[in-house]
Amino acid sequence: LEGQEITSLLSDAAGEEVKRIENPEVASVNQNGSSSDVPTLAFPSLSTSDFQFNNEKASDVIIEKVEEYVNKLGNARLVLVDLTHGSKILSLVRAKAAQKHINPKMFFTFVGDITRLYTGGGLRCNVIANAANWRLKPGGGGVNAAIFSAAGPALEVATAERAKSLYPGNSVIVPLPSTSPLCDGEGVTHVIHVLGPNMNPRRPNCLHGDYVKGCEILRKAYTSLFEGFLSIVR
Ligand code: AR6
Repeated sequence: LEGQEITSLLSDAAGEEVKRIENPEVASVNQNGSSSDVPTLAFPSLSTSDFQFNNEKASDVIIEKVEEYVNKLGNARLVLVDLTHGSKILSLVRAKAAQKHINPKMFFTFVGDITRLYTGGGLRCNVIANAANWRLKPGGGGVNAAIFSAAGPALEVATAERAKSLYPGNSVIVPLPSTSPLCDGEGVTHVIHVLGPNMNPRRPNCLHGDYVKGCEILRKAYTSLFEGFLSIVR
């Protein structure tokens, strides 16, 4: 049996156990019994899907920025999330984080839907990041569509109160109204919208393969995201 098949067989019998097998980090971090109190930022890999940013280069930027910020976080954690076990960016980042000996309690990768991390995966995250579009509007696919749809109309209203648009490399922190299902069910208190660099010619502000600029904007985007998270947990 392949791993995936074993997982799906087990999933019928013991859902909880499966979550641990899929995401061993959760088992270890939950063992201390206090994980629910640990401020945690879950973030998707900015720009690497719809915006077509190179995975190898993006993983270098993620590791560079995570290394810089894990030491500033106190007891807070950073978690890079993607939907599938086949995620290229998750494997690249996981391997590089291990190479650099980044503390796995402070930073780890997690397979799951960012809108269902607690109910679907047992991972409590009080803050989630969104790979947004410049208009800060719902839809468009990817993680943006998923977050706006799961959070309900309250997120769109709260976002519009904070900002109308974003430049690439920037972010905006939006406190989630308690009426949002993401707040109630998942325990999310803030969404941080971040706009990464775009390499997709069919989207606005395309950098047409200029990775010098692209990496600079991606660094700026993660800096802005992690600073935003710090300002929430401080
Ligand atoms: N949970 C966790 N990760 C996800 C989810 C999810 N529900 N959905 C996607 N990902 P993308 P970008 C991962 O395309 O490249 C939108 O249309 C995905 O596998 O969402 O920055 C916006 O409106 C990938 O690893 O963002 C923008 O216009 C990562 O999230 C544009 O796409 C980012 O993929 C932004 O493109």
